[in-house]
Amino acid sequence: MRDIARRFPQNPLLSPADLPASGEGLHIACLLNPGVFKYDNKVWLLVRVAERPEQSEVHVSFPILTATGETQIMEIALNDADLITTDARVVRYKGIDYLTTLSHLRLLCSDDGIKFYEPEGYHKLFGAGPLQTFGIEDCRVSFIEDKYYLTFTAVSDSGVGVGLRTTTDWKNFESNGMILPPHNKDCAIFEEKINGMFYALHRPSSVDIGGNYIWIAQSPDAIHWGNHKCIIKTRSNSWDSARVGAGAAPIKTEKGWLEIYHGANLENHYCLGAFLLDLNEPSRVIARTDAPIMIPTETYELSGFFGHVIFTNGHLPGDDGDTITIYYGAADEFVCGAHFSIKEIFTALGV
Ligand code: MAN
Repeated sequence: MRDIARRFPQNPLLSPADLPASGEGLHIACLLNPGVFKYDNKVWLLVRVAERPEQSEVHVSFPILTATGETQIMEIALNDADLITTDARVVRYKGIDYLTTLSHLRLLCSDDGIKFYEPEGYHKLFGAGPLQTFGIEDCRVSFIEDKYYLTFTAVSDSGVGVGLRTTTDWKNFESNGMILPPHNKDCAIFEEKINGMFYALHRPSSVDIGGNYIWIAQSPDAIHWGNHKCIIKTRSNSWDSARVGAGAAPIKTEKGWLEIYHGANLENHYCLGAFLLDLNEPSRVIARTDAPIMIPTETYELSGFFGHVIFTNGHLPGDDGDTITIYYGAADEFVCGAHFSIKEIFTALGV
């Protein structure tokens, strides 16, 4: 196992205390999993902000949105026999699963890619409508032909699916509803059409036969997706034995589309790996790393809201043709940065 990431010495770049909560009575529990893009000569993060009320010793409480957009606080006594709270991320109550936090997306920008601030005049992006009442999460931002495509996890009591919004100026957004229904997440649209079609990686989950695998699909308009193919599966007795999911949009290289993905084992330890797809026929996998290329090792990756997690859904390819800067969520609580060398990833891929 070789961790080939060069972490920023300034990590963590952002912690929950760095931003104000979105409303009274709420506090930020986690800042994580930013989508990343360049706009107006700056580096931008579309960060996931996960909030809940301050927790008391006798209740668990968490916000949900109503279908018309008001925030409602659910409060359940910790000694209620119908309550199960074994996972920091999920509450099970009377047989129904809720999230312990409600996530929205917030824009931050930076001149140097290290110090980020909330710019004035930009709105927060909240869940809207009946399919986003438990929030919106983990947004991938793809820039295709002058438009930004935002693919994010949309959560509600109906399930976890992929929502799409588009924008050209980050002030006005068009909502395209749910493009991939439950259970699906980790959707990243390629930043270039291939043979005239949009392509996307996505991660449906099959509860019976099948598993948590990475799929590829194509679309004429980025809204209607078809020709789905399963391309990357979990591997038993491996670091990615329980689930795999795409990171941000694949990076075009001379050897193929390079994708950095996350994999988790049965203990919910999340590492990063990489795979390479054919440039013309992207459903063809050319290579995949055996070992992870980044493993939770730093304190801010090992302990936090949900420890042993490195999760990325945003990166910037450098101008030198070799460096990739990833931004990632550490321990589901902090935003961090790291560099990779494409050449070193190729070596790990054996190409
Ligand atoms: C999992 C985790 C959480 C996330 C939910 C819903 O439990 O990835 O972080 O909030 O799924 O997407």
